[in-house]
Amino acid sequence: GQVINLADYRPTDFVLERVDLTFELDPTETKVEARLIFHRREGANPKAPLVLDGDELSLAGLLFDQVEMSAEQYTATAESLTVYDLPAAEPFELTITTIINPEANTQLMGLYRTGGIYCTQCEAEGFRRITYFPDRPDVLAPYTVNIIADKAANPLLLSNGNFLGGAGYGEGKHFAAWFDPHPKPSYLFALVAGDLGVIEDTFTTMSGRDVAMKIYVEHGKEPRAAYAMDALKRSMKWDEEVFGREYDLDIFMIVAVSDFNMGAMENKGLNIFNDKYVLADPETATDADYANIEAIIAHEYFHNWTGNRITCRDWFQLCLKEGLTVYRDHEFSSDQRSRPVKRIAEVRHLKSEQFPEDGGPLAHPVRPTQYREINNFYTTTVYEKGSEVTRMIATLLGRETFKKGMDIYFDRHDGQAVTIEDFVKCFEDASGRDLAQFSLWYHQAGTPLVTASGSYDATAKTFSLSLEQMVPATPGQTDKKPMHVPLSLALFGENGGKIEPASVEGAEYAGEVLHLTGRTQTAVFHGVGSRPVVSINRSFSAPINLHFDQSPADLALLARYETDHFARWQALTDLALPNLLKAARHARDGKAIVCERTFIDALLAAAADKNLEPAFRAQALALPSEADIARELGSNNDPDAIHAGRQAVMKQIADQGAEVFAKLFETMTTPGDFSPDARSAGRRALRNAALTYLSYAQCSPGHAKAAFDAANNMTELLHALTILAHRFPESGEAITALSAFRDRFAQNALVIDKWFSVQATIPGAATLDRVRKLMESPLFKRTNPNRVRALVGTFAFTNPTGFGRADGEGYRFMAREILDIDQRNPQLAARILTSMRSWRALEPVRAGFARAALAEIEQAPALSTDVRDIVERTLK
Ligand code: HT7
Ligand code: ZN
Repeated sequence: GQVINLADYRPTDFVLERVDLTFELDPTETKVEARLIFHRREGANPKAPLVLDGDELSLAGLLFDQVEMSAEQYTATAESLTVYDLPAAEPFELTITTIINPEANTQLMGLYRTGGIYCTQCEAEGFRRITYFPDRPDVLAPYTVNIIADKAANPLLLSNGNFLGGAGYGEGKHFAAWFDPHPKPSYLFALVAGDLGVIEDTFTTMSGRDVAMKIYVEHGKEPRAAYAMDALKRSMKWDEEVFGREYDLDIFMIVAVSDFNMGAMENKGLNIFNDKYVLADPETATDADYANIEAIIAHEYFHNWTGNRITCRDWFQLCLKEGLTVYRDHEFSSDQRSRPVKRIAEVRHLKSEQFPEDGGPLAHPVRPTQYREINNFYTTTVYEKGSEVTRMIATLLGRETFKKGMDIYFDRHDGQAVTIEDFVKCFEDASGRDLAQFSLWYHQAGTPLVTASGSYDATAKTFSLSLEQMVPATPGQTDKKPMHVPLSLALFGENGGKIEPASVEGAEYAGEVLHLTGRTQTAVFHGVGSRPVVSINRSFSAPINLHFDQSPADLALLARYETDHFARWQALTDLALPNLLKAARHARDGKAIVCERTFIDALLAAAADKNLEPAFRAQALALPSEADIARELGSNNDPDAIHAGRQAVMKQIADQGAEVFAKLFETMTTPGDFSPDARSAGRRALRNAALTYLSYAQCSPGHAKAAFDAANNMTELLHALTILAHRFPESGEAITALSAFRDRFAQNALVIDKWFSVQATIPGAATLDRVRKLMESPLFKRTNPNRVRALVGTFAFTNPTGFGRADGEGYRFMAREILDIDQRNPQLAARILTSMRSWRALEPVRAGFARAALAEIEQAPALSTDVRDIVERTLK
C-alpha cells in the first residue's frame, strides 16, 4: 500500500448525482448492478478520465447511457475502473455490473455472510468491494436500492432510508426497494437480507413525527433486545433536548450480527451492530455490558447528525465525526448515570489505552496527515483523545458558547463533507476567540507533560503556581510548540473549605479554569489567607500527564474534601501510585513491601463513607492496574515484579480493611428483581470490590465459591468466577466453577466469550498453555472476531505476566497467531498486533524476545497492508 497524504487532497473531477443499485443476492454469486449518474465538475480538466475504486472486483458489464462500452473506452483491474472520453459538461449514466461472492468474504468488509444472513460493512473502504465507485467520503448522493432474493431464506430485505415497496419476483423470489433522500457517502451504505426476529416501537420526535423503530436479532433473542430499544429511545430524546437534533427518516433500524470487526456501524437509517452491543438480559449480561450497550447505541444514533448529515471531507478528518460523537455519547452517559463516576471510567480508559498509544511507536495526531491503511486509524487517539479535545473546547468556551458553536456547525455545514478547520471555525465565530494555538491539540501527537510547583507567601497572602509544559517527541514530530491547556483548578484550606482568591495574575483564570499557554508560566493568586492545598486538572480538564509533588497529607485532604469527586478519586490514585511503584521495585529486589499508612487509611475511609455513592467507592477501591503501574514506571519493566508488588499491596489493604470489606459485602446487596440502573450497578460493583479484598484477606477460595453459588446475576457470578480462576486457578473450586459456567451457558456465545476471557487473563506463565488448549476446544471459532478477541486479544492486551512471560514464548505464540488471523481477517490481525506497541518499555531480555517476534511477522511472506503497516511502525 502506498502512503496517502492529506496535502494531496483534491476534489473529484466528476460530481455524482444519483446512485441506483440492484442486488440479486446469492451466497456465492451475487450480481450487483450500479447505475451512476455523473457530470464533470465545473472547471475540471475536460479530458480527465473517470477513475473509480475497486477491491478484488472483476467487471461483468459496463454501459454508457444504456449502451455497451467497447474495450478501448475503459480499463478495468481488480482495484480500479478507468473510463475515458466522457462528456465535458452534460450528465451521463454508467451502468456497472459486478459479480461478488459474499460467502468467501472472510475480511468482513463489503457484502458478507454471517449467521446465515447477508450484511454489509462499508466504512472505511468496503463499498469498493461491492462495485466500482468513487469510494471516498466527499462524494455524496441519494441512493435507490433494489434487492432481489430468495423469499423463503430471506424474508427480510433491508437498506438505507425509507421503504418504497416490494413484491414477488419470479419463482420463489421477491424484491424490495428503498430510497434514501439524504445524500450520503458510500461508507454509510448498508444492506441486510435474511430471516431475523424483530422488536418494534415508535418514537415521536419533537416536531411530532412518528418514527418506526425496529431492532432485528436472531429468532428467539428478541427479549434480549429490549434494553437496547430503551437506550435508543433515551438517546433520541436526549439529542433533541441537549443538542436540538431531531431524527430525519420515517424508520430507524438496528440489525445485530454475530460476526463484526468493530462495535457497530452508523449506516444511515440502518445501523448494524456487533450483537455483543445489543443483546442483554439479567442472567447473561454484566452491568458493564449494559453500560456499553447504552453507550454504543447512543454513539451510533448520534452519528446521524455528527457523521451522517455532516460528514468528513476525507479520512484524515475521521476525528471530526468520531471524536465529536464520543464526546456526545460520554455526555449522554454522564447525564443518564453519575457524572463523576462516568468521568473516572473515561479517564481510566483514556490512560490505559490512549496514553500508551500516544507514548509509543504508533503515536499519531488526532488529525493525522499521512496513512498507509486507513483501517489502522480507527484508534483510541482519534476516538478518545478526539473526544477530549472537543471537551476542552467546551471547557474553554463555557457551556453556552459551546452550544452556540455547535448550532453554527449544524446550520452551516448540514449536508456537507467538511474538515476540522471548518469545525473549529464555528467555535471561533461563536466565541470571538482565536483557537489557533488550541488547534495544536489536533496536530501535535504525544501526551503533554505539565510540571507544577507551588509556593505560599504568608506575609503577602499570595500563592504562586509555576507551570511548565513539555510535549514529548513522537514519530515524525520532534519539535513541539506549547499548547493551550485548560486546567480546571481550585484551592482548599487546611479545614477543607474552598479558598476563593481575590485576583489572579500571570495567567487567564476564569470560571475556575486556568489557561496555560506558555512553555512556562507562573500564576499568582492574591488574597489567599492561609497555605492552600491546590487541586489541578479537576475533572481531568486536559488530557495531560501532571507532575506535581504533593504530600500524602495534602492528597488525603483532597481525597476527603474536594467538591469535584473525580479529583477525589485522582487524589486517592496519586496516593496509591507511589506505593505500587515502590512495591514493584521492592518485589524485583526481594525487599519487604510496606505501604504508607496515610494511603490505606484514606482508601478505607472512602470505602466506608456512606455519603459517597457506592459506584464511586468501588472505583476508589480498584487500584491502578498492572499496565498502569508499568506505564508510570516507564522503562525496564518486569511484569512479574509489578504483579507481585501489586498483590502484596492488595493483601495489606485487605488485612487492614477486613472488617470494612466484610460489612460492605454483607450490606451492598440488591434485593428484588434485577435492575441494570446505575445505582444498583454501583452497589454490585462495591460488593464485588469487597469480595476481591476478602479473598486476599482470607487467602482461600471459600468466599468466592460461596458468592459464585449464591449469585443471581451475571455481574456477581462472573466476578466470583474471576476471583476463583485468577487467584486459585488450580483449586477444585475454580475447576468446578469454570466447567459449571461453561455447561450452563454453552448455548450463549456472548457468555462463552466471557468464559474464554476469564481464563485468558489468569496471571502467570502457565496461562499460555491454557490458551493453546482452549484454542483446540470445539467452542473456539477462528472465524468469529468476538471469540478471537475474547481469547487471543484479551490474552495479549490484558495479561502482562502470561503474554509477557520471561521466556518470550507468549510473543512467539502471538506472532504465529497474527499471521494465521491475517490470512482471513487483516483488520482483526492488525488490531490484536497493536498489543505489542509498548515492547520497548520492557526489560531488555523480554524486549529482545518481543522484537524477534515482531521481526518474524515483518519477514513473513504475503502480509496484508494492515499488518505490514502496524508491524513496521511498531519496529521503527
Ligand atoms: N464508524 C464506525 C467505524 C467502523 C469500522 C471501521 C473500520 C472497519 C470496520 C468498522 N466497523 C465500524 C464505528 C463507529 O465509530 O461508530
Ligand atoms: Zn463512531
